[in-house]
Amino acid sequence: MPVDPNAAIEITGYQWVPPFAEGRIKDLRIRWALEEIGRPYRERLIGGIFEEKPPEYLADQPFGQVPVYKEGDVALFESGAILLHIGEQDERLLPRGAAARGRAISWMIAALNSVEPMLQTLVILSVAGADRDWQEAAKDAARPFAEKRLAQLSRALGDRLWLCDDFTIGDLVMIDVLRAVPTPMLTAHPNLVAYVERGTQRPAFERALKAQLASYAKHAPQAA
Ligand SMILES: N[C@@H](CCC(=O)N[C@@H](CS)C(=O)NCC(=O)O)C(=O)O
Repeated sequence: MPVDPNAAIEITGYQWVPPFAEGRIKDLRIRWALEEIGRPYRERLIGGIFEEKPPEYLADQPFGQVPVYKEGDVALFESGAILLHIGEQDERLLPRGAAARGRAISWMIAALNSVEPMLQTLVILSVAGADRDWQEAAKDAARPFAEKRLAQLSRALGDRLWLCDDFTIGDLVMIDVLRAVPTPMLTAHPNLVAYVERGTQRPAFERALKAQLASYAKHAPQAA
């Protein structure tokens, strides 16, 4: 079980997030990667997601976000940077050969840079546009961009198990990104549905999710 208070690796997470965000916060990606390779980590849980972050946290993560990764004198923020660092240490997440390694990194950046922003636009419009009369029109305008990316991804994946020959950090991030896709949009692409199921049925994913949810449960308000 990689959560270990004495581990050399530290990752940050929240003590509390709203129920809809449980299991969706991006420290999950780091927990998942570390579970894949059996490396222990300790948690630094930093309060509620909406709380102001203290200056010492902003020194580690200028945007006040989770996750931050620390290991000795290495301090990293941005889930992609952290996964690259972890992948560089273990070829089960990032292959050694230049060609395969390049493909895996390309897919990870594609997940973060070409697919996730289209989906996040819809999430932002759902939250920021709540009860505004322009919300549905704005979402209708944004939706085709997300749908186009999913169609392109579905075509690229085809009937393969993973985006590269084997599971890599590219799949890990892409699958986590796809977990946020509204159901009807994803079910339009049965191969993407199966891909997400394949990823989230990995024992390492299941352990990571359980550990993240347990961190919230530890800090849940106690009944009087
Ligand atoms: N690009 C960052 C995004 C991290 C991020 O969005 N973190 C969210 C939780 S999933 C957060 O801490 N949000 C609080 C905020 O933005 O103030 C990464 O990949 O690490």
